[in-house]
Amino acid sequence: MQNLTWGRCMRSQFIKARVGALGVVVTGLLLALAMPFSAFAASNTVYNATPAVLPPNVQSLGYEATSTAQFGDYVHLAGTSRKLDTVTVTMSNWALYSDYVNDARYSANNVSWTHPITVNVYSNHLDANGVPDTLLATTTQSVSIPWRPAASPACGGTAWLADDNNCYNGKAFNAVFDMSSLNVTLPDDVIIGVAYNTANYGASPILQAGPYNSLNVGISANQNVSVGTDDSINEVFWDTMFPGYSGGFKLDANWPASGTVAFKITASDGKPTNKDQCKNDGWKTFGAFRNQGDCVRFVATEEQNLPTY
Ligand SMILES: [Ca+2]
Repeated sequence: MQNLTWGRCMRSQFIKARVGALGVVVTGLLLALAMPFSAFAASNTVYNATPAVLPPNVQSLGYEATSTAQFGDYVHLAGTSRKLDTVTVTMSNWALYSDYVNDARYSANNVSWTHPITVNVYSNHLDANGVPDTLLATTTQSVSIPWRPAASPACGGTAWLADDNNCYNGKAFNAVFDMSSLNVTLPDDVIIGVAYNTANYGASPILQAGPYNSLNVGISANQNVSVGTDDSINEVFWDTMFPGYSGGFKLDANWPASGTVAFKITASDGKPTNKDQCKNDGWKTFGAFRNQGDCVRFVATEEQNLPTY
């Protein structure tokens, strides 16, 4: 795609990420063996296209630069856990604090800035225009975004020098959206969209310059999906007014090597595994019991006393 803003992607980073992922798997296995009876319903990763180890920067799509209101992907979830817990989006910030030191909205904090960002979770059902029409879950959170480091003389331009001795124009970070309180049970196939306003685009354009014009959503390096599957590595969902487009969160093809959006979904089995989870209004969090007693009986009878599952 001509309209992508690319961060540098070094092969060594990818190799490091793969090694890191193996380490996590081994650690998780040891924990599972040591604690066979978890005290809490486990939250599992059911889709993951984010880097196992966050690199200095990632490939990304800039919303203001590409006239974008919403960007996302159609994915298939792994495993059987379906009670939505979190969506994590790997993003890239290109904004410098020095450019906003005189902007009263941002001048008080030279470490980070905040911006409301929305995550939408849709089913895979599309309307006659090809737009997802069944919104299963949505949340808008004020996300803390690290300013990207100042330019390094060694890079000879606007880029900063990272610990890996490579120069980058953006800084990667993970935005975590806690959606567990929505008590949503996911289908196996979901379309995820990430939306936020920039100066000229989004649901409610801000109409003045700001660091949000330098805020991007990450694209998975080498289209690496470690859990679940991307429906198509050449396709995304994209709501854009870029020349040739007319808006609407629709399937967009021809994204070779960049058609996998960098997000992760976690979900739990949505069932209590210990009666303590029923106490102190814990039964309410499962969305399936009439009262604490129902919840306790469900655990005590090893899931035979099933009220509404
Ligand atoms: Ca895709």
